[in-house]
Amino acid sequence: MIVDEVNITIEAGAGGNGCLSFRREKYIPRGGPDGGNGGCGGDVFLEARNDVNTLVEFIYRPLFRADHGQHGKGKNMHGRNASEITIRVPVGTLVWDKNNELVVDMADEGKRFLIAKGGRGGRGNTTFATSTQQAPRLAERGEPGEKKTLRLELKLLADVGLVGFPNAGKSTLLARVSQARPKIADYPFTTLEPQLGVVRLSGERSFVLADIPGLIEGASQGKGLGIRFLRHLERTKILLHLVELATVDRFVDLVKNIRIINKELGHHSAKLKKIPQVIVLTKVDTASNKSVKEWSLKLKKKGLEVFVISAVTGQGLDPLMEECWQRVLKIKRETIKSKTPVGEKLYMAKSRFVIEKEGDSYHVIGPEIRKWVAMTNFSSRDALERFYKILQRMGVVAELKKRGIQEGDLVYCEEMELLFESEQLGARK
Ligand SMILES: Nc1nc2c(ncn2[C@@H]2O[C@H](COP(=O)(O)OP(=O)(O)OP(=O)(O)O)[C@@H](O)[C@H]2O)c(=O)[nH]1
Ligand SMILES: [Mg+2]
Repeated sequence: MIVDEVNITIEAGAGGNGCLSFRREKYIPRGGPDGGNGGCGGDVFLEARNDVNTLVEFIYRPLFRADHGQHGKGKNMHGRNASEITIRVPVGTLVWDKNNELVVDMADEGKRFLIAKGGRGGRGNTTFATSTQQAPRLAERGEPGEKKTLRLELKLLADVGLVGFPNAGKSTLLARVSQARPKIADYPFTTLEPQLGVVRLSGERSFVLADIPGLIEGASQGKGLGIRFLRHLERTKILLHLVELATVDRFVDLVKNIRIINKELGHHSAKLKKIPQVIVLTKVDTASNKSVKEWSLKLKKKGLEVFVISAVTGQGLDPLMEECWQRVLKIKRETIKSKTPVGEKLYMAKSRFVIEKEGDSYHVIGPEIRKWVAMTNFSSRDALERFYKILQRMGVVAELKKRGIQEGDLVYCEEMELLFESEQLGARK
């Protein structure tokens, strides 16, 4: 069962306490303060992942706690920083705080967001020593980590949604045009939860299609499976509204059926009602009635876009999928243009790096990469090895390989020019 709403609690780690201590050794009178600082508490990150499909695991594990930083010790020993933890959520998860305000929209694969910051370590008494206060009996305690109670809501991210009565042929269409294998049967309510499939067209063009359980009149009052799955269509760019030809004898019934579904969509939200629709008349292979053409013309005259298909023989599927692609592309371009920078800033999350390809060379950029480049001495072999391991841990190497990097290709990490060799990096001679 898909779980699309959960509450969770997140606690970042507290910083370790600073230490209050004095050097005490034989023959060294008044050794002075030597209390080290506490380590930082662990941060908590959210990460959007395509390989996580539901929020079900949070029902069993609603609390996430990062470790505290270690306390500082005498002899100027600093406490260790606690490691961060990462909570993986499905792509399309909206995060709400307890005031019901949107904190972040985890809408892109790989997006990382610092949801709770760990506390800073307290300073030990060594740092408080001054010329006038040479023996400070003062040390800070660690800063508490952030604590948050959040509501996670999953709204699947599909480009195109399928709606219609049960048995209209929604799942059959999804199965025919994508690799998804939803359950198909000739009884109503075969589909019990939303299913996604990727439709691939020629030339690496693709979009995501979502199939949800069928709707019936009164679904908004809870009839059938209700309308709770409609939230997963809220972010689609277009809806394919499927109507089975065999179930209607007269044109007025066809129009009535379309109206019933639209009414239920409207009950769910005005937003859903506004999503552009394409009417798809299905199962034309079994439709005995000869008025299909006439009906489509009549619907078109009403200003509706109409396609006639058979998911069994494949009739009409190619033009329909092309139409979907064209419309999705157009709407995506428009939304990119109209995005306000303010919203962007609000939802801005840490993405750890960006890779750009230029000819045969690759450019890896991002603040984290910049930091590691600055902290690495590239003339030392050991340091180069460590740098490569860091890139591996961050997922840079895997991503480079996915992009098709070959031995001997150049990799620019920010400004640093390196050679990609088998499982290592080499300085360029
Ligand atoms: N002949 C013919 N049968 C079809 C076609 N499309 C679907 N069917 C049949 O119609 C029945 C219902 O199809 P489904 O795809 O399960 O319908 P659905 O809309 O997903 O139904 P729910 O999941 O219950 O909402 C199945 O028996 C399919 O084999 C078609 O184009 N031609
Ligand atoms: Mg179905």
